[in-house]
Amino acid sequence: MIGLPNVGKTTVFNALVGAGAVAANYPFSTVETNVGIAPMPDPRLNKLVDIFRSKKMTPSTLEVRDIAGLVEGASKGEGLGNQFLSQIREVDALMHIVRCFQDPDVVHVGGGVNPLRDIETIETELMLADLETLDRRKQRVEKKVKSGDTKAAKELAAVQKFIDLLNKGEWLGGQPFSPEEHAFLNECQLLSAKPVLFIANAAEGAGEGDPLVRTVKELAVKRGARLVILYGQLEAELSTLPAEDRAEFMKEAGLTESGLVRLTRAAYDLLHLRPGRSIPTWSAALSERRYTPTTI
Ligand SMILES: Nc1nc2c(ncn2[C@@H]2O[C@H](COP(=O)(O)OP(=O)(O)OP(=O)(O)O)[C@@H](O)[C@H]2O)c(=O)[nH]1
Ligand SMILES: [Mg+2]
Repeated sequence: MIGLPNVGKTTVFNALVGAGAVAANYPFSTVETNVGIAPMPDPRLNKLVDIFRSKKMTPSTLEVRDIAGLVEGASKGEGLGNQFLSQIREVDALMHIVRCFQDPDVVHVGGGVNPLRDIETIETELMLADLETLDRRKQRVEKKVKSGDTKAAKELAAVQKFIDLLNKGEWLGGQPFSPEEHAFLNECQLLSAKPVLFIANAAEGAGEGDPLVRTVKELAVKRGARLVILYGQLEAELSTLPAEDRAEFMKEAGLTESGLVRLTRAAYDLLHLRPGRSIPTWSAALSERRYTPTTI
């Protein structure tokens, strides 16, 4: 989970994995990365358990990492800096949490709610980090080219193409690269080539028509990326309720399913894994959430 400080990453993380990590109204409340396991609710499992009278049910899981907020200059060590960029390198996909809720009591490090500016700030840092990685790679490949390595010439062209795109401010994920370029891209392990899921942390009741959410939606569509709209505060409250009160609470809030279910499902799709298609029951899977405070 990446995003600016104070946008609700830990709030959503806690609800997802059943953690009690510090989510607080000040920037950089998360310093050490929180790691947790979120269950993937799947109604087919419940049926199988019934049929086979299984004593234990183990749903698929998703490891989620909630990292410190990134700020402008992170790639040069600003804020909590570079160490977090290297942690992002290890993950399979990015969940980019974007603040779309207005709340004068919750400080916004950018001075006001502006989803597109916020996304650009975060992505710029990731792209700057990638440019450094690519510059180092380019130097190595150039040496290989000089020594007469013919494959290296193609790689050099690809690396130069990635550099040019990044210099134009273009995100690499979702670009129409050739299979060969894709292979080179994979070798580079770039941050801006990772699959992205945008999460709009929105005001209760806001949908795709909400002006703030709509700007994120338009960007996601342009990129061919997915967007999940959820209400962080509400999900946090919902996830701490006893199972018997949850349905009532959701009905009152006008929700048919938890945003967290849509989130895990979208994350699974993003990773080309295969969760159940029909609406799963989040409540049934809540007991599978696990969280161990970890420092990485
Ligand atoms: N009104 C409102 N407040 C929210 C929502 N989600 C989170 N908050 C509040 O925003 C503040 C920051 O939330 P965190 O979850 O700590 O944010 P974070 O992105 O993890 O922040 P850092 O760890 O500092 O990067 C807390 O006071 C939350 O209660 C929301 O959907 N609506
Ligand atoms: Mg946090």
